[in-house]
Amino acid sequence: MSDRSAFDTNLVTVTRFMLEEGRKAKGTGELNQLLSALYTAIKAISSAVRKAGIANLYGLSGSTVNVTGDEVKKLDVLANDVVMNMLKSSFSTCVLVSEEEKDAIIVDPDQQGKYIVCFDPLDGSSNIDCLVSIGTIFSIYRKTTDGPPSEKDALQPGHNIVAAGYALYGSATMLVLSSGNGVNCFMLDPAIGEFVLVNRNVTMKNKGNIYSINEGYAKYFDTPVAQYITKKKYPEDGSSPYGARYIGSMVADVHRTLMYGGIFLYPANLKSPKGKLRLLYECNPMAYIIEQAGGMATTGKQAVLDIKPESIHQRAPIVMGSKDDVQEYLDIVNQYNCK
Ligand code: AMP
Ligand code: P6P
Repeated sequence: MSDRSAFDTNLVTVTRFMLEEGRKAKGTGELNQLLSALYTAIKAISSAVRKAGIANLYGLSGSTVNVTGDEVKKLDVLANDVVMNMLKSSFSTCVLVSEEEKDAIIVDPDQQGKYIVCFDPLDGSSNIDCLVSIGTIFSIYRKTTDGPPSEKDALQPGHNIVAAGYALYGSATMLVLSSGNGVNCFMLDPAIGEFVLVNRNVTMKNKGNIYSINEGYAKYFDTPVAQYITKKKYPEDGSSPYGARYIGSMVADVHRTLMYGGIFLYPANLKSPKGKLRLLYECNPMAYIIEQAGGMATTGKQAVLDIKPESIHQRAPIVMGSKDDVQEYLDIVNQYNCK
């Protein structure tokens, strides 16, 4: 008798999972309609990322740079286009903010729905050509104003997020998603083209043993950051030093932090006085996921999710991860500020 257990006849796909969540919330299904369009876009990007070398999708797409001054690579352009097109045609969105678009995109009136989506279509793109993991990051808000949609509708603090998450294009394609009731991870099964639940209700360790920061900028670190990193390397309480891991692709570094615990830091420094990472489509969605999993995300001065955005591409410092690790960093910041 063949081992039938290898074939799951009752698999929990992300569509099935979120339908259940939607029923609990007594929703009309519009949010799930939006998410379904996003799943399709992510599957298309995953396919393109994996075929990139063969399909000549690597390399710079000419001399164009995006609004943040980064060279735009072909996969970036493709990813942005497919997310934009899938969301616009889902009849569930009205304002779209992308790292690749200078201004917010207002969806045609005959296609409008009630949601705003801020996304980085392909984060970590500087790593594309060396096959380091990259990802798509997104956060979804409800339009809260009356009248026609505008860019201002996207300037909501992260604690207004209705749902957020990321796709990681690594050794496999993983979708990590929360709609307010914890964090769940879904692996793409290419055989059936479905995201299947593999980690239910992910909860972070209160304390880890890995720190993640670009130490190449050490000369630019402020004193609290420098003191914190030194403490991780040369602990004075007899504990073991922390391991150092830095991939330089936010989705990969944050996913490792979520799964293994520890701390990820991209603080403000002399080179990037406001930090480097973008608030609306990098910091907020990642902070939301980390906090939904029981972790903490701070700028060093306030919770990331409390920031009231002033512009769609603004940057924010971010330190996030296991609650006790982030609190230890904050204690050093507060001691320093009290001097
Ligand atoms: P909808 O009518 O589908 O736009 O949903 C209305 C509200 O119900 C949403 O803005 C959410 O706050 C909640 N909701 C709908 N679907 C879900 C879901 N899958 N998970 C969690 N909350 C949901
Ligand atoms: P640095 C990639 O370009 C990115 O936007 C994030 O994915 C990543 O965390 C960060 O920048 C890396 O920046 O300055 O360390 O190279």
